[in-house]
Amino acid sequence: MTEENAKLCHFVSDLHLLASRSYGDGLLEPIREAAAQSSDFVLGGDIFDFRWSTLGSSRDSVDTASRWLRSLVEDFPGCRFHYVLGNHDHHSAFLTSLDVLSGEVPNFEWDPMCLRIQDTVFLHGDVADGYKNASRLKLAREKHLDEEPKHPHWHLAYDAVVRTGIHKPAPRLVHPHRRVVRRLMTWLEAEGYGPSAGVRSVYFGHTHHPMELEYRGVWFHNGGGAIRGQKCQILRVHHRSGGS
Ligand SMILES: [Mn+2]
Repeated sequence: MTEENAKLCHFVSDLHLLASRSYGDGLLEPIREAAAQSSDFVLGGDIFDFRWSTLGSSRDSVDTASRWLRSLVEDFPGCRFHYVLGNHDHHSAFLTSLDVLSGEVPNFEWDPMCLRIQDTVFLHGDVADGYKNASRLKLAREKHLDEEPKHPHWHLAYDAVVRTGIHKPAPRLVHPHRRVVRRLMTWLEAEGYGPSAGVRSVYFGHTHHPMELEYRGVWFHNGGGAIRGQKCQILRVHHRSGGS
């Protein structure tokens, strides 16, 4: 790793691994290539999808997810991995396994809500669904804490929708960029991560809609999601006030 590479930071979210409609596995190689060059890698939530897992039980799903994560993190000890949870990977057994991993592996840490590195904040983005602060979001997520994956016939129904493509316009209709960014800003300010606290960039996911937009002096970045028919990018993180 060169001096310059040592400063690189990457972000990816919404791989939705374990869900039948995900192509997130195909991004593992590019993720590994980026991690090999980075000092920090942020996994921004919904990396695994326990609600739509095809493995049948949440226990098998969490075991598989934990093994995937551990092998990635252990293969790149020179890169610090930060896991920020999303709405589809906020499962009680997974929270326990994240605690175990962070206790055993020095280059791994996690947070249920968000993370700040220099002038940059990372969060999943489900706050844009209208939760004004962290405690309301926590309540909403806790409804699904111990949920088992959806029954297979729901998967078939969902896959049929994905095949027809009629799901595609939905993210844009549900999440017009400006409104998303305004809602994220409300939440960030309520939690002490606004521009007055020196935050200049925000990386988030959840909407599955790649975008880059400036709002009140803060740059918002979204890399999309790895669901068939949608785009997913690994983003190189730019800290705006100095650094890389
Ligand atoms: Mn999400």
